[in-house]
Amino acid sequence: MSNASWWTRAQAALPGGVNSPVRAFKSVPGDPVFFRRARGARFEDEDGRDYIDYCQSWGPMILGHADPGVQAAIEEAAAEGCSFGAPSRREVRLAEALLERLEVFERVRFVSSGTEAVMSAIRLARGFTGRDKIAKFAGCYHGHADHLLVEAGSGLATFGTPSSGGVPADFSRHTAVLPLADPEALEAFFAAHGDELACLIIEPVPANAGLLVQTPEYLQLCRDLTAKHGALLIFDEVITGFRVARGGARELFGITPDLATYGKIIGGGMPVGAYASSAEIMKHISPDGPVYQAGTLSGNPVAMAAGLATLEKIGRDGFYEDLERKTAKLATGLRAASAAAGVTASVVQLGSLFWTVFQDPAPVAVEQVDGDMSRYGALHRGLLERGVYLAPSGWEVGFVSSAHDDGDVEKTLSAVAEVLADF
Ligand code: KE4
Repeated sequence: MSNASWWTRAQAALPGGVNSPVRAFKSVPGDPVFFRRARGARFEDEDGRDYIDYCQSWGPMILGHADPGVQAAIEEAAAEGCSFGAPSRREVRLAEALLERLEVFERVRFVSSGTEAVMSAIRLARGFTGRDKIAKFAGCYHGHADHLLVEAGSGLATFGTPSSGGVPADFSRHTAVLPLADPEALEAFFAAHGDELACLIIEPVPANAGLLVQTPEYLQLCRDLTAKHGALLIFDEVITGFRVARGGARELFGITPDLATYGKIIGGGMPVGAYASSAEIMKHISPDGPVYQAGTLSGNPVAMAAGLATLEKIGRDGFYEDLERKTAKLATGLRAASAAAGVTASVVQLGSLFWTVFQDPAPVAVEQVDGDMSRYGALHRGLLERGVYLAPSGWEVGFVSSAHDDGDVEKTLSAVAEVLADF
């Protein structure tokens, strides 16, 4: 069956035809593409067309699709049973592997998604501090828990209002929304509310409203203010964990949060989330402490096996250096192509993350992002027609995997030059 036929059937069975909204191509031209197999940097759609993939399942596939080592680990674990609902060796081994690489944490709890990890970490912060209020940043996305689907109220640095239907106003009145890259607003907010705050949560490299790179000084200010007021600092590393460095953003910036959340890469493409902290904080989590959290498939042995195989391979010497060399080559080429075409654009790159935005200078806060994503849409469409797949939204970032080679980058750049020539 063709893409079009699957799309027709999907819309008759799934809300919006998808299981996650961003897949629906709502902010780029055309209809979603259905994929039937993937390997390495590429995947193939139901019409038999092949694409170089820079969405990489939104981040988990840092080794590329269907990495032989990860696949073998999944097959071996699955042959022994897919889910026990009881302790098994692989969840202990993955926990030990994470804690060894993260260095500063003493306990980790697995769940089945980034949303669950963040939801649990915030409940733990509230239970540990005995405080109700939390603060997040405009433009940062932390999954779809009710109290995080919040937009700024009358203005930024105020307690929020729901950004989604179905979320009672009461659920968001404890959530403040702050502007990124605004130290004065952060200081003023903490002066007024710091002692009421259970936690401040940030994506240390915000990557859900473009790649809004913050300065190390700003992250350090988050650390200093939360420590001063007895609030916990949560780094949401669902994207950055094991992506921007072996130890994630914590290692990259040398700033240690009280809690951190992980997902994507640590599951190697299988459903895994996690939150990590000190033994002192984590002893408040059930069954040791009063903060409840649970999950039927938490620590699933097949998912743990995929995570273990992934962590083993990305821990090898030179892994990140080569990944970042290829990403830098892509980013440099994208900048050159837009300059050659006389198109105003910025290409933000950090590690193996990149973001093409048709603005200069690049935004560092969501309020600075031009909501007109039509040029991104044209780039997405043009590249799709040339066998290159970008995330189907200009608000999302691109991911390079170790499976992308120099030939893939060169093919991508020549396709980009052709598309931008028509801008
Ligand atoms: P999941 O529940 O989707 O596993 O993780 C939620 C989440 C939490 N924190 C951060 C920083 C995240 O980026 C995410 C999820 N990321 C999006 C893409 N930007 C997932 C894609 C989707 O929603 O389909």
